[in-house]
Amino acid sequence: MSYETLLTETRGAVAIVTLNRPKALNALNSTVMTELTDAFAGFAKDDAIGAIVLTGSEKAFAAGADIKEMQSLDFVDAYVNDFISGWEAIASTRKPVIAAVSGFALGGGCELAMMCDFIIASETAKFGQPEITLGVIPGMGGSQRLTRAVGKAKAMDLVLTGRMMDAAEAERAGLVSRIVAPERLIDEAVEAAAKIASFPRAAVLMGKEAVARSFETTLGEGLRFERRLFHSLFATADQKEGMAAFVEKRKPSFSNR
Ligand code: CO8
Repeated sequence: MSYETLLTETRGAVAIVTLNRPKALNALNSTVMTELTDAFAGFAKDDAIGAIVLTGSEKAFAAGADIKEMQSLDFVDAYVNDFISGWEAIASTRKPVIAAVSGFALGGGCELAMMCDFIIASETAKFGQPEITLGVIPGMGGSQRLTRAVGKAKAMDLVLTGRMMDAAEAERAGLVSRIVAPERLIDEAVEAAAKIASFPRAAVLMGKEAVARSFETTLGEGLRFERRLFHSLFATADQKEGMAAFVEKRKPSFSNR
């Protein structure tokens, strides 16, 4: 599939989706949203794909929503057309998605990275929610997902001052799972995605669903949800195979059944 604002490729069971609007530092416009949604839907349907890596360029993962596209909207345009809602399709992708972030991840760019399941950052990554400097606030989940990731103090600091944090600060704060040298970024993310894709698909999807549920519910409900999923995995052939392989001291051969 060829797109105007994206590059896509597959490496084994991993799909790599690269934001590709270099002249605008990968600013997120409506074409990016439509194309990204389409690419993700295609990979979601493709049984050969077990995980997705979403990345940008060395200079920018994405420098935010496209300010030039937004600047002339009035309240009624923004509210009635709700130009942001389409992005939720990325957050609701069932297969694991890793954000591989180099350079700027600002505004909608930071929010897009946070819609992914975890973020691997290059040493050059810079995260921020600078919307306040434009007279608005985060609109694609930043005030909620950033706060859950880094806590109130840092989220308030970033949202209200508009300052950026570097990769080291983002890792300390819990926004980023790993930091790697810029030249290792894609390989590190693809290796992590390939490892995920090598595990039984049902267990992977349930693991993602269970962790994601912790953001939506109480501890008691979350624990019950986890327990039901855990129990249900004993109905799979891959649970039998995984545990038999451990006991027999051999590598498992999973069938995704
Ligand atoms: N939108 C549109 N164009 C952009 C954006 C953007 N967010 N960011 C950069 N560009 C463009 C610049 O206009 C410039 O284009 P041109 O060459 O035609 O003038 C080109 O990219 C290169 O940018 P700079 O020359 O500014 O590059 P620098 O290296 O000097 O600076 C920065 C890099 C610091 C990243 C700077 O470009 C910047 O501050 N960008 C804006 C960051 C920002 O404010 N982001 C938040 C946007 S608002 C938002 O994301 C709201 C999200 C909620 C709604 C989501 C719906 C999709």
